[in-house]
Amino acid sequence: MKREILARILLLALCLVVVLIPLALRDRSLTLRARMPEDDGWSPQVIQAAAGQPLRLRLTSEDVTHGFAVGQMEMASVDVLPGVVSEVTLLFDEPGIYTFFCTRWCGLNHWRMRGTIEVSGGDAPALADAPLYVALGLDIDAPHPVPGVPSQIPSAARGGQLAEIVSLAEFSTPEYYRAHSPYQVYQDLVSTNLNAAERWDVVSYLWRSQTTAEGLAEGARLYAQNCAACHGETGGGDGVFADQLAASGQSSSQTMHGSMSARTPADFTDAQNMLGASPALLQGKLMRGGMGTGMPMWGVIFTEEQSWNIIAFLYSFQFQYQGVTR
Ligand code: HEC
Ligand SMILES: [Cu+2]
Repeated sequence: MKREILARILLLALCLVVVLIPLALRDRSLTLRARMPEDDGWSPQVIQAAAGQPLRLRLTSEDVTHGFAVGQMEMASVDVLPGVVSEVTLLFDEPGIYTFFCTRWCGLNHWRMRGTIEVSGGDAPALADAPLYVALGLDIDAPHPVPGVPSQIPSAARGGQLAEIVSLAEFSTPEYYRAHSPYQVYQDLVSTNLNAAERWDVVSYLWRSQTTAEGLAEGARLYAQNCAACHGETGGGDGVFADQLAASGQSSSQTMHGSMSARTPADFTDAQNMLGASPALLQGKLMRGGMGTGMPMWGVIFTEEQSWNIIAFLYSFQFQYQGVTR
């Protein structure tokens, strides 16, 4: 008799285990559907997860091919194909708010295709430092044209030769670089008694010295992936979406405080604009976005280091870096 009861209990326990284990496992996997941003983008748009616990996602698209990646995290992007389910497992070490985003150019509003993963856990998330432009009190929305531009493209290699004969110590710190526009540095260099063309070459050299070949390569890669569609492959502000962006601005410019021209992607080959912008200003714009212009906000996607690499790359549309390695 006793044995029979024991057997029944065991059987019941076994059944429970057989039923509950798959249920428990299934609970942790979540289906994330992708659609064009016009048709609501991701669903769900907010995902809950816990630090230290794997989050299994089943990704699928209901229209075109999209891509999936999480900002500020080392991960390869995952293709999200129509009618196919791709699985990805994420593990968050730290609690906090993460942004996931589409990595395939699926249309003009592609960059709006973002969602949030709220990762709970023991400690409160560390607050990210405010971007440098805030500490410097910069108005990043003010126009910043320079009164004069170099007569030839400044060369870092020529600047490097001059660096051997003049003292540049005070101009060579990362703090000084980030807080000054190339034009301000060009003016500060008057103290070296170099002529105008030479001073521009030195500026080019100083800018190149604040990055590395690897930093520029990462900047170029992130630019091609995320910026070229609007700002153009070669920085001219003429990417494939530039016209559409202007057209969409026409209908909404009456209601937005931004003017039509503010909807045109910035032209990084325009010396008058670029040489008047400090790295902190450009990084601020990148991290915060245009707020009402077509310029997206990237602070949730790039790490600080990535943002400085992109900014260093943007200046390469102004300066001649050939012949400089490191
Ligand atoms: C959807 C189109 C679009 C994409 C994608 C885009 N931008 Fe922009 N960007 C704009 C527009 C429009 C402006 C001009 C309006 C403004 O400054 O807010 C702008 C302005 C900027 C400025 C300000 C320049 C200045 O002199 O003030 C910077 C810097 C910039 N973009 C960097 C980037 C970088 C880096 C990326 C890629 C990570 C990027 N943008 C992606 C549309 C875009
Ligand atoms: Cu997409």
